[in-house]
Amino acid sequence: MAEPYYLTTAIHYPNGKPHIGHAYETIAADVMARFQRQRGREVRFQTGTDEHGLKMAQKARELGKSPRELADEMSGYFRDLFEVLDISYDRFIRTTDDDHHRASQAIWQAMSDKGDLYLDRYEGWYSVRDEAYYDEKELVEGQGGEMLSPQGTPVEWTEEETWFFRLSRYAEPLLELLNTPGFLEPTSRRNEMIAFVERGLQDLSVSRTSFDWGVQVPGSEGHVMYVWVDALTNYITGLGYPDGGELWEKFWPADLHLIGKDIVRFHTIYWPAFLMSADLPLPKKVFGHGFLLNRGLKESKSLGNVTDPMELAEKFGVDALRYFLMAEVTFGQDGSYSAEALVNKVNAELANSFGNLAQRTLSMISKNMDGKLVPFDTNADDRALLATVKEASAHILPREFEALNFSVGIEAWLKAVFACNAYVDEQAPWTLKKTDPERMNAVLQTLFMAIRDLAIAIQPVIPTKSAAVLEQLGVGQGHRSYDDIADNSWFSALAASGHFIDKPTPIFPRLELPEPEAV
Ligand code: ME8
Repeated sequence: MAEPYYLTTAIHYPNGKPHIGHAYETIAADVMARFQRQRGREVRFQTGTDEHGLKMAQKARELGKSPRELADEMSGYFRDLFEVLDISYDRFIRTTDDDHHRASQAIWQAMSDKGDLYLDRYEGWYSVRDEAYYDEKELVEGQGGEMLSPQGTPVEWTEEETWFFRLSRYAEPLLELLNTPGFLEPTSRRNEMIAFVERGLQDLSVSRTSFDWGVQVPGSEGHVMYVWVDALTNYITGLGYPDGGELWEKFWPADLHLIGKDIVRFHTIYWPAFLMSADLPLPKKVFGHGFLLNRGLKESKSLGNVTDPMELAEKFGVDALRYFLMAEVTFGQDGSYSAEALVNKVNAELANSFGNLAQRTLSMISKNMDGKLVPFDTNADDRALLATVKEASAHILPREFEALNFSVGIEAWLKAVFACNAYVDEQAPWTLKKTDPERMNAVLQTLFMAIRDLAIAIQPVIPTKSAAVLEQLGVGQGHRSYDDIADNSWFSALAASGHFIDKPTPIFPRLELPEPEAV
């Protein structure tokens, strides 16, 4: 039986169109989902949109729409983007879905039955942009002397009757959880969370009465849930909570919540506390990735540097975008991007290195061997190259991807590609054609084997392009696992079957640098 693996992204606020950060997080999750499937695990992958709360209500009012209209429209853009980006999710959840309201009310009821909810009056600071309450001690002063949240967003003074959750009860088990190896990664984010708990946890206001765009609090007229209570619950709604059933039994607790660094507090303090209160098992891992910066700057409408990920994908190709984002940035840290950096990296690593390797090898097999594979003997050079390729493809890359070190895994893969290109140059099969055709066969077919391994290994990152390479090799696009890379028996069977290779067409075109923008 395949081991189950459940992973989720954050659910995105559809108060505007998706930006590059949304694309980045969802691509990373998709790479992980495809990677785990390729490892043979039964994967469930959930993403979606977070549609309640004051931010959505205010934005809708500003645009003269109802929150529901705004959510419907913008949520559609997220779905369209994820289709273009080849995101292989199993469920796209919307928090306005009926089953989600039911799940949120059920977890609320469970927390209430536990005695963890009480009515009181909230007086304090709230940031609509972050949908977060802040303690006065956490606030920082802006340039004009105004109060800002630690994220630099405006805060407003709020006073209303609300339900409170007894978060203060959970300090000890939370500290234990935060200290559990592997629960919160990268570990650099852990100290901040531990310090937050150690400063003393305040009970958390978990309902709102000043507006009504949210999930109704059961049995409490006029109260809607604080948006994060229902947002976090999405992770269990999608598995059939509270009814249970096959998905629930198989996939909860989640193996991975993949989120950005700005919302680690919600996922490693509030969410586990809600789950503890409701007597539900806790997620196994939360990973807080870094932020993507546009040439080192945060994107904002006022700076006029907002990138539309859909445009990037259309202009440069989906797999080029996926490859760039995963290879360029050390996952967990902030990273910078620009169209030039994308074009340079993709041209150097995919077009000139991997693409060129496949193109010239297959052209030579087609031309010099009439496109036919034949049985051959390897020498020490061939075996050394295949060992290098296998080490990178079947061991290093999977080990690093498992640990979410995507760029490190890709770097090992790329080094193996470089080793193949160096081997072509050293062996010079074009001169062997006249001097030693048998040796030429061995060299070209060693490369054939290497390219297959490399294409299989990199599939989670560039699924369409890898499939095209495997198609050209004629080895099919069926399920290929990392164990499959380790085994070479396929080649003799293929050669014995009179396998034929057509003249290849280039799969990785060189990208053009964008025109410099008019100033
Ligand atoms: O926070 N680079 O939604 P969101 C990388 N609805 N990642 C970024 C980013 C950037 N520049 N900007 C944002 C929310 N993100 C909540 C989540 S989950 C129960 C509720 C990441 O649309 C951000 O860190 O503001 C988050 O993980 C995701 O995009 C959605 O952000």
